[in-house]
Amino acid sequence: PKEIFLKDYKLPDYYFDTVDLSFFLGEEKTTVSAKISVVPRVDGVASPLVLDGVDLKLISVKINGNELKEGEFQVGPRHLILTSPPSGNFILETVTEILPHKNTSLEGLYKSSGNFCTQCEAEGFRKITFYQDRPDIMAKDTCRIEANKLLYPVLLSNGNLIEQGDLEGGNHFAIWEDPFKKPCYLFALVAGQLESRDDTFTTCSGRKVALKIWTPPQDLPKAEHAMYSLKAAMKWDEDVFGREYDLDIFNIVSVPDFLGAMENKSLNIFNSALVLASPETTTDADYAAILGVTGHEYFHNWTGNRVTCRDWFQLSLKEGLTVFRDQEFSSDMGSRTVKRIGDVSRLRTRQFPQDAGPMAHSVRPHSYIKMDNFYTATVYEKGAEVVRMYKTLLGSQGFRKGTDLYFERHDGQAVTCEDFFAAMRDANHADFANFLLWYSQAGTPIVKVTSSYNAEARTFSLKFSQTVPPTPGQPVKEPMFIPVAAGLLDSSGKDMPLSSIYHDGKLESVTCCGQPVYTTVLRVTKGEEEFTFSDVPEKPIPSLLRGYSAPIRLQSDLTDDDLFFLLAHDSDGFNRWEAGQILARKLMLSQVVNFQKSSPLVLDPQFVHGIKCILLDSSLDKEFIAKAITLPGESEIMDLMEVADPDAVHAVRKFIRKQLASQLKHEFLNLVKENRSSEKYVFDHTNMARRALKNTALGYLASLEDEEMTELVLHEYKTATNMTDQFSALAAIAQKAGKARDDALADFYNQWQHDYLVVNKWFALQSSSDIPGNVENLYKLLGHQAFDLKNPDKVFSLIGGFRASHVNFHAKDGSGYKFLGEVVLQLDKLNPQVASGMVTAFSRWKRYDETRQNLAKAQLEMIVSVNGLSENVYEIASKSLA
Ligand code: DPP
Ligand code: ZN
Repeated sequence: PKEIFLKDYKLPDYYFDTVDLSFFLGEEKTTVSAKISVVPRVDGVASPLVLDGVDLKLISVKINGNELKEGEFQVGPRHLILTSPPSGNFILETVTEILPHKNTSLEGLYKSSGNFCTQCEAEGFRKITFYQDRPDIMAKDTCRIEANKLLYPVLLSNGNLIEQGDLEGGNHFAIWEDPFKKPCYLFALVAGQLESRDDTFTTCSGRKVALKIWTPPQDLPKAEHAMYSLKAAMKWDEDVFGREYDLDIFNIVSVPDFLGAMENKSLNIFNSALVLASPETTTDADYAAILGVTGHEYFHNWTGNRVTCRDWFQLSLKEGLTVFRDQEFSSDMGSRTVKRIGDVSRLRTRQFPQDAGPMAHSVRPHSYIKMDNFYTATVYEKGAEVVRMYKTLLGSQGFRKGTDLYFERHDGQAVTCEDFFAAMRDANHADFANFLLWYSQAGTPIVKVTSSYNAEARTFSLKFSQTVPPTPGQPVKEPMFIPVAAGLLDSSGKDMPLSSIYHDGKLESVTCCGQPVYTTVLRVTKGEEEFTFSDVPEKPIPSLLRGYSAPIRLQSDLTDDDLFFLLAHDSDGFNRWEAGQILARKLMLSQVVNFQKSSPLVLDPQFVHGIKCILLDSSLDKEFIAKAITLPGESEIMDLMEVADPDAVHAVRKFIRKQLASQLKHEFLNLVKENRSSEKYVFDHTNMARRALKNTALGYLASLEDEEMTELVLHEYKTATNMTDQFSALAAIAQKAGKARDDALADFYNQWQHDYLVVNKWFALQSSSDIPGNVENLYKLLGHQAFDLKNPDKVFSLIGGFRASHVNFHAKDGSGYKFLGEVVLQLDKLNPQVASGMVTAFSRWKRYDETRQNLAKAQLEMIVSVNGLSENVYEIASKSLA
């Protein structure tokens, strides 16, 4: 396998101006004709033209209408090379054959439940026809599709429909034209038996856009929420970013076999789980995911499509920015604090481990073997944090000036992360110091802060020191530019007005137009640095990194008393939650030590009291309460340990939950009673928050594992009127092995076996279960009639879900590792992309004790030794072993 490096980027020798594609979709094979107008970058230079192509059968190749003869081209397994093209512009015509029905990679053109669909990002277009498959080749295209009319009544591609008609022999055709030039990864084609839910959106300039969400006929009633989400996203992008939609039609297609969702120009394709919703079958979390992803893909129209990436190393240019945009959209549609808490938790559980492991890479990676492996939490979520930091530094208006300039400068171009940085800087005449390091240095910075108050001088000082841990290929790091949003609380819990700060030999006012401010952003840029607040009348409690203003690990000298104070009073909701999490992390780590020494576990009464105060505070948002009473996850705690010990962490978390449940039983019972659902399901923040609180309380009560509580949970299960409540109750029952669990799981399957999306949840609930020895169940479920290794959603539910149970995946007898190793090899033959997603579970094997290390390493060695392994799995497995 060949590694590709960012530093080797070269401009293409040829550009493509227009492309006319023609598809003849058949049951046995599909014929693809491509007519491309080719323009040399430098006039008169006729170097060989290298086209990418994988799994294609070349039928013919012509230049300017003349069929090429032997010697004028070479075809290999990955390329078609035109050895001596004419100098100057020319027309290239190829005809190829492909076999979509045999394509299980879900990349290129393939069949899903009888329909044709495509996925081209990152490098799937080369499985459709010979092309320069790289994003800096942007062309205008047309697409003609011909197919049997009965089997494939709907024929879709990008842009506008310009012609359609019937043909002899039961066939029909459609011709689509996309007026915007685009890279080939945004090409899409869909053909099949679909119906559309139709609506319209009138843009800010008064243009009427036809909106169509396509699903198989029986699913159409479930497209209402996706349509609501799309319209909300279109309006929001106009209001917040000033971005108007640019075509007269926007399509979304729901497909059962699809990896995530894809922003193809005007023809988005989504995994069905991200489109279809109904109260009976879909949880609040799913509803929220549909809203966020619909927004995400729509927002790509400007951040990704109109302005795209020069090369795949720049992926975060579009993904980090678009994730940031979808996070902001969801915040504005719901609760900002709760959304932020969810996003930061996700960063901590998904990105932090990556940043500390063998696959650690910067937001803009320096190299890759297989680009698919770099659609990561680092590129997406950490990339979004980088975009958020610009906004934190510039404020909303400055940030908007920056994006306006970015679109103005680069519309229709394929650009780099520096171009985005430059637009932000130039629009604001800003000094961003060494901010660009966020794109090139991997690893989560560790920032230590100590504070001191000088009563005589009335000053309060914060001393920062930062280090960035070494990561593969980057042993030594430079200090980063870290924006730390900070405020000071007085002894009554109120924010103190901030006046000026002494820093770097200068006293700077932090007031804004003469008005006092309560939060200021400290620009930490050095290895060690001090900031001194002046005019501080009493010793304050500092609230640091408000809103989580930078993706770092902050270690402060705040005492437990300080943290309980912040938990009770901080005006920054995020930091209020964070204070509770820091306390919980400390508590859990201290009890892990007890567990390992076989000492009894104890729960600090002050912690119980802190949780109780939050529970009873009726002024708080209910979803905030639900988040604030949820303990940090097991992986977060293991991350903080020298040697990760899944058994100890699991036992401790379970112990604290049960203790809290028993000491606050009365309060939890009240919460359940007061927050039950009435008949009708409403998707809005108030109702989602109510359900979240009730179900969190129910989960606690179920952990008591007594008969009375089992009865209660069963009652909630049976009386549930929506999937959020039903599934939460099922999950609560399923915490404990036994008859009640078995009966409820069987009942649930009976009720929902006709709905594969619900069945996937049922798989995930069982596979992620911590009940002892669950791996045996996993083998059984692999053989379940509803399971299919070819469908990625089922794989993510069953195999991906299993990785979430640390006690079972890391079982000390190696049974979990063995299970995953076997499945990865089977999967690799069907879909390398999905297989490599699963093999990452092994990547942090060095974090565990020696017995576990040896067992996991043996699986990795077994995997890399296999003949014919995909590049995808090879890259992850070999880097994990290095
Ligand atoms: N570009 C896609 C996304 O929206 C990846 N499938 O993230
Ligand atoms: Zn995206």
